Amino acid sequence: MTGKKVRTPQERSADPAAHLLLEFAEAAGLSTAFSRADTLAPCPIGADGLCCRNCSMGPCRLVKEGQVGVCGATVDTVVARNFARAVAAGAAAHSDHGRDMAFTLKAAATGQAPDYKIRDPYKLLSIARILGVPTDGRHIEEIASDVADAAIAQFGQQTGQILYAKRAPARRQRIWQELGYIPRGIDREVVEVLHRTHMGDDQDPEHILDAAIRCALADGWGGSMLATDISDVLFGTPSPLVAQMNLGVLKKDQVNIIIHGHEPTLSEMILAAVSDPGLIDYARSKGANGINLAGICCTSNETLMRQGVPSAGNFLHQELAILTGAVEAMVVDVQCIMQALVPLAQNFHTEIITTSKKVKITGATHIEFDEHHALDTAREIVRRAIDNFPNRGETRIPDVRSDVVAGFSHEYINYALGGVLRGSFRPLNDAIIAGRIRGVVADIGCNNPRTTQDAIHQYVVREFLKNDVLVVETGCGAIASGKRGFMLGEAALEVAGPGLREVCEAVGIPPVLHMGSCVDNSRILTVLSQMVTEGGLGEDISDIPAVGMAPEWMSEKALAIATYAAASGVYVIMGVTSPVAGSETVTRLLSEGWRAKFGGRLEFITDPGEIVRRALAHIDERRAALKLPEYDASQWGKSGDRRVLELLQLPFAERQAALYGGPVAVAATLPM
Ligand code: SF4
Ligand code: MSK
Repeated sequence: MTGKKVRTPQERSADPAAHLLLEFAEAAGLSTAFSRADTLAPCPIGADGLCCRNCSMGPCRLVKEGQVGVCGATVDTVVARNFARAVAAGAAAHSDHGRDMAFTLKAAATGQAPDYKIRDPYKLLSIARILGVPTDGRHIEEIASDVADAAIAQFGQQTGQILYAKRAPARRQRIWQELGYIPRGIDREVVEVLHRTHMGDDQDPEHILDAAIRCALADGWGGSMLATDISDVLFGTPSPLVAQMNLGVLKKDQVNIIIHGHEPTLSEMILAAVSDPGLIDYARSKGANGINLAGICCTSNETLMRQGVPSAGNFLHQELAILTGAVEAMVVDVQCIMQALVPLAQNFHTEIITTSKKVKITGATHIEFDEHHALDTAREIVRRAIDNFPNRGETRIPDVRSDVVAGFSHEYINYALGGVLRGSFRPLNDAIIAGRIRGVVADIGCNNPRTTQDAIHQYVVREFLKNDVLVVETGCGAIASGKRGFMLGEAALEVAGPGLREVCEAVGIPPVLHMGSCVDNSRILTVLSQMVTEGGLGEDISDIPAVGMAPEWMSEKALAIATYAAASGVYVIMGVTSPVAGSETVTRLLSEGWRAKFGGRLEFITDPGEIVRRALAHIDERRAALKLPEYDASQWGKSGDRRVLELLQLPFAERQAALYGGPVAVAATLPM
């Protein structure tokens, strides 16, 4: 995309709900991220990681062969430094979210935040064990208080290793230990990356990337994992539920409130407030038929997978929601909130409400959220939205929505596969070992307006399903699949290959599992670790026939996730653009260099077909290394619901022949 061509709505998004609103925006002369991406060409020097602005002798834009910065910094150093800084920023964002969750747990445990409760005491006990908090004979609040303290301490730990690192398979821990990559406290690792990449510090690209790896691991196995665990303790560990996705979840006759951002602390309280009969009556008094809550981005994933709150869409739907004219308030906290929301909302009646101590947006209403009186703040916000309902003008809500089954925590997957008494990953491992499931792909990450919204997510997911690859998803990628109908059992019948379909039918799961928000990629690390522990798929995460990808990524958090996944042994592919394209050395270090060290690697591939080819090749290569049977789809599909339906269509004699190889004396097992 050069920035010259103005794309049609169909070129901008694969989502029919988006087309309607993009046409409206064009006609009304309103800009969106899609139109701005068309008119604002990306800086090719910055895009390739070749612009250094780490001191005022620059900025230095290194565009010629062999060129160095004023200080002498080479292309390789500058590209590695830029990459490392992005990883540190992404890790900081995730982990600061995790820290806030720990403080909320502390406040809840000590009676300072009476609106929060310990919803999953079993999960609390399991975390307590990992963090070394005694549990015997103690009240749950005492344990929660100590768990919160231990979690908070993880951020500032100066030496040693973060405690959650021991959740990785033993072989993986040894690799990190031997190479010196086990992270210390999360804050320390972030600070060290910023220090090392300051002007005149670390200049060896591999050494700079080493710091980025430790920082990312502190996020994945530290800050993010703590965020996930504590959210489960406070708001419940997800299990599958049916919900809906896309802008069609907005209601023409109700007060619509959108929650957008990442942290579940406020959104869970707003959910409680919208169920308050007094506020529902108040909404009626203003002419509305009720109050409708919907999510955007990862706040949406958090509340969708726990409470079934409908999702209005992913990252690129945030402006589109406002364009419907039907949103009374968009309540935001942290991360992925476009500054363009406020000027866009000024064309409608929508009020943008910022709530985080850390995020103010000029022109937005700021109602600072304080967990000590959380429900009161949530009620105030809901009341404002109701008061805004009479100001609503013309609306245009696309009649587009999909059912989804969401909520696959690793605990639930364990239970679904093994039952209450024998919860285990054995059936999943066995299905991979047999070849019914060829491998596993984690499709995660953002939307990016420089490519067609959702198109690459949906393309790669469809290809993997066809090839009997089980797909797990988080973040905006999960919403892209949900909107497309891939998170339903029907997708197994209609799209999945024969082996995957049989497994989905036997276990009762869709072929694409929604595992949560961006911090919940830690759940995927846990699943991979449990698969190793279960046995039969090698001794390390790098042995498993699995691939991770973020084909429409845009955020620095995605780079942090990619880095910790690669350093945990996963082959990671990112699409759209490469932030290290300017340096062959750094590109090679992330790929071959990391493969030699960790077994995992990070590659940037823009062609969706090539993403699928390389992922399948990696899965097959891992299968071969484990001496598993070669993937052969023709072996499968002779059982399951669809096979039964096919057989029912056959004349009786043919059905008998298909089932038993000819006429049999016993009564037919299928109706005549
Ligand atoms: Fe230029 Fe070096 Fe300063 Fe970067 S650190 S802006 S390369 S002088
Ligand atoms: S919200 S980081 S656009 S996944 Fe987590 Fe979506 Fe990417 Fe933000």
